[in-house]
Amino acid sequence: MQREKILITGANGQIGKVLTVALREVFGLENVVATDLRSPNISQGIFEQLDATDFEAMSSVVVKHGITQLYHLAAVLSARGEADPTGSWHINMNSTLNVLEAGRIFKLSKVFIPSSIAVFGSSAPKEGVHQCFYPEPETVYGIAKVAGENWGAYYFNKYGLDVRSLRFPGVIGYQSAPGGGTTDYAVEIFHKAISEKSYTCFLEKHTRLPMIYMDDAIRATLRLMEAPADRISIRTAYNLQALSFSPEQLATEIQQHIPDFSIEYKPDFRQKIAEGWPGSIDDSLARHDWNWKPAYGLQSLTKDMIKHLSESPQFA
Ligand code: AKB
Repeated sequence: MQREKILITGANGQIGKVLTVALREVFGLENVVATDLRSPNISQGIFEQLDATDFEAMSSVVVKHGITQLYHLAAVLSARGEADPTGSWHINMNSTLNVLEAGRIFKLSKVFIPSSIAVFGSSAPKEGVHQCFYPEPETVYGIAKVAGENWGAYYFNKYGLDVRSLRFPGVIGYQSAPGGGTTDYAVEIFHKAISEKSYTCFLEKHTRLPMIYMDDAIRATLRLMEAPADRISIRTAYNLQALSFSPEQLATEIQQHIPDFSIEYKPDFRQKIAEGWPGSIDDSLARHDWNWKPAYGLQSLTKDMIKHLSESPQFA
């Protein structure tokens, strides 16, 4: 059996940081190369500084380490992307095409390029959006994700490159900080609840969005990537649903643990982005094809977040 050598882009990011650790547990410390624009403060394993928009640089890291699988986590997210639409298109699209080209040229065995619920816009139903609903995104991030999904399917159909993808909801975890997303409030709220017992939310209280706990997001990624190729019926990106809630529902759940926690709402430009997204999506194909099933709901996620963050030296 071929020994897999993994490369991760965006390894310092919210998901990248946790996925790097998980992949090192699966494949071994010496077989996972973390890359990002800047080196992390602490790195246990192999790290290479890499701008994923630079194809020559990416190729030389792939060749140097004999990479066989690539996980492309580097991206400019929805809210940050709106500040510089053409700049973020350039970063998100060029890096995605570089990953696909590296996959084709260096005959990588598998490539993971995550997508997002941001592929859907206000033309989609508010609840249970079907896998095949025509995506009409309203952010530059969403437009790039739809394009990336289609490029992935193109490389699979034309070149046989094993490209796999998930439409991630907002990801909530204690291990890392999000940056530049519209769903970031759902992580920030925990930090503020513990440090200040109050939070000013940039979304309106009834804005229901799909979310997922980090452990589930990592498990879904590993499970998708481990699945036999003949189980993968979707080569654009699988809808992935775990739980859905509004800021008000999350705040109420936090108050079960921190009774004097208070929240106020000052919606900003991110409210419009959130309003364009569905409250839930239908992931029955992921459940059918590779047995996806989330483990965390609102109560268990809240309990786990508060437990881990309260124990963190940051709040000591
Ligand atoms: C964002 O808010 O932009 C991301 C996403 C849903 O893809 N978390």
